[in-house]
Amino acid sequence: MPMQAAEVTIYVTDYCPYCAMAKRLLTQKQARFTEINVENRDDLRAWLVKASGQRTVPQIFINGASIGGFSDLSALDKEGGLDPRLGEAPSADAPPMPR
Ligand SMILES: N[C@@H](CCC(=O)N[C@@H](CS)C(=O)NCC(=O)O)C(=O)O
Repeated sequence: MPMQAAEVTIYVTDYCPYCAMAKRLLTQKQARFTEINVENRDDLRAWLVKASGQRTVPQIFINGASIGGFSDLSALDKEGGLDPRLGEAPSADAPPMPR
């Protein structure tokens, strides 16, 4: 596991097994992440659809880039792409994630 430099944000809802699996994988990676609950947040759900092209939760972003849901995160890990992404520092002028 490289030193984590990346900013990881995960959008979740209250009852969401895939959210739990995504958080478990990130925790196994010893990744720090910001969790944003979009339960009853139609504004954020609409933004997520635009930003990710997906309608499900969780939605995970690394340095503002959409990764997708748990299956996408897991596939990225299996192909060896997750650790490098977690090691990438965000650009200094990156806008904050909506919350
Ligand atoms: N392939 C997706 C499946 C995610 C999924 O089905 N999430 C459920 C909640 S655990 C969901 O969003 N259901 C529809 C909804 O809540 O609007 C992933 O791995 O993240």
